[in-house]
Amino acid sequence: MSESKLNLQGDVHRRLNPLTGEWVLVSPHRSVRPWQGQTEVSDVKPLAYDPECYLCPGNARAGGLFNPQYISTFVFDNDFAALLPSGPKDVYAMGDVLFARAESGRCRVICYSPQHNLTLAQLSQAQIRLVIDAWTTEYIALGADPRISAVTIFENRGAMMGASNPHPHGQIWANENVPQEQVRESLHQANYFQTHQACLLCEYLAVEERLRERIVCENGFFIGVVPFWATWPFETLVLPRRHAAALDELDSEGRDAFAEILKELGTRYDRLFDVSFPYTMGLHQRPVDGKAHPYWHLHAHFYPPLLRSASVRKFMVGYEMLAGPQRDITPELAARRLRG
Ligand code: H2U
Ligand code: ZN
Repeated sequence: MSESKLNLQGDVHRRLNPLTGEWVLVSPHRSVRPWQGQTEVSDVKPLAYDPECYLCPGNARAGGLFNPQYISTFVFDNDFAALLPSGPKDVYAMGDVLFARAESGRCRVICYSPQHNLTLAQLSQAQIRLVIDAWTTEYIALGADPRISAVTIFENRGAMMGASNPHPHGQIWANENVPQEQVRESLHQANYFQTHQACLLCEYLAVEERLRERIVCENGFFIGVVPFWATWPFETLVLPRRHAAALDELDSEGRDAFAEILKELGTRYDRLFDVSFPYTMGLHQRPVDGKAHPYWHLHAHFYPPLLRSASVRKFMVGYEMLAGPQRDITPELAARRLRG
């Protein structure tokens, strides 16, 4: 490590995200500023079964189909899919300024549990393991389709994040073309691999394990860390300690450990402000375009919007939309709060 006069807990500075090449502005002195803006109301407690819910077992969905009486996980084609399996294969161009191209794919919805009033973190470790198994099955099956290049598994949790329903569920979008966020991460991991003959996230992991300033929780196979370059106040990154590019490279023990860390991290989030913590979370894994991608390191991003309480969220607006992301509370302080 270089000798540095920069005080990361006091001086205004910028941090580099090596996965995306983006910079985040950190202003630690500003975390005490007063707040008189919008506060959000938290969720009302739902029941174990909701006859109106389109995801509960046996119920009718908005598209008219009925859900089976499922007892663990249940995956189906999204009735309002943003990507469709077929369509015209063409481009549209107007000079060198207007450009568009056709895109195809599939969208799936995954119910984590038949029970309407639970969250991922409230499921038992064994139940979360079943969710991970279903994610893996979907990743492999969708990836085997030669028309699919990338599989994005994610969850919008909580009304604040735009989730349409409190029933524990997530989504899976499979694209013909690798989406831009994954293209960026792919490029940066590939460049690092070429320059260093080593995996970027394996090296990052080793640094975090040595410094132990930003680790929130860990087990034998995984760590959960507030990344050095986090932009959301309590953003975290979950990484397998042994290199794996995708879910299909985890053995049974590894999947159990993944379930354990997802439960622990989710429980810590829920305890932080004593509220069922809203977030967008998702998995980034090796594209399924038939290429090897040895530099890809499987990880999960958690992007929670909350800033200082159950009711005060961070908005990515103003400078963030016009210049770049900015944060006040440092990642090290956020990690300490999540550990506490
Ligand atoms: P979100 O809560 O993250 O929006 O996910 C719910 C998804 O479920 C959403 O994409 C789909 C919506 O299109 N859905 C169905 O496929 N069938 C339904 O009956 C309602 C919702
Ligand atoms: Zn339900």
